[in-house]
Amino acid sequence: MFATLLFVLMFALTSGNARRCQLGFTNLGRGCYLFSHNHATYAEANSFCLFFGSHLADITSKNEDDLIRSYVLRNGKGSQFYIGATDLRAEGIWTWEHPLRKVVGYTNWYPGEPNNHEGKEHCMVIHYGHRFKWNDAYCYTKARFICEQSRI
Ligand SMILES: [Ca+2]
Ligand SMILES: [Ca+2]
Repeated sequence: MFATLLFVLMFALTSGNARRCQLGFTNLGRGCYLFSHNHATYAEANSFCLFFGSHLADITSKNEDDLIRSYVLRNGKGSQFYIGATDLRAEGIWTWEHPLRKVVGYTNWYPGEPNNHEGKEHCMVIHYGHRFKWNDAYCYTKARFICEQSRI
C-alpha cells in the first residue's frame, strides 16, 4: 500500500503540470497545502511534511491566513491543526521553522494567546474553537496538521 502510494506520488511529481500542486496537496492562492487526515505530535507532523517535500505551513499574510481559515472552516475535517511555528528555542520568541525566522509582521493570535498555559505550550495550532486563529498548544498532542509546498 505504501509502495503504491510512493509510486503514485513519484508519477505525480514527474508528470505534474507546472501550475498544479503535488498529489495530495490543495492549491490555495499562490501556495500548495496538505491538510492531514492523520493525527500526529508536532515533531511527527514536521517529519511527515519534510518527507513529502514540504514543511509545516507558515502563514505570513492576511490573504494566506484567510484562504487557509476559510478552507478548514468549509471542509471541517478536523478541529485542530499544527502549523509551522514554535517558541521551543526561547520561551515567548515565536519563530517560523521553514525557513527559520521570527514571527513578525502579520500575526493572527486568538485574543489572550499565546498564553503558554502551565508553562507547557510551545507549538502553534489553529483551532476550531478559536475560529482557526492562532494559539500556542502542547507539542505532544496528537492533532492534524497543515503542510505547505511551493508549486512544482
Ligand atoms: Ca511557550
Ligand atoms: Ca495557548
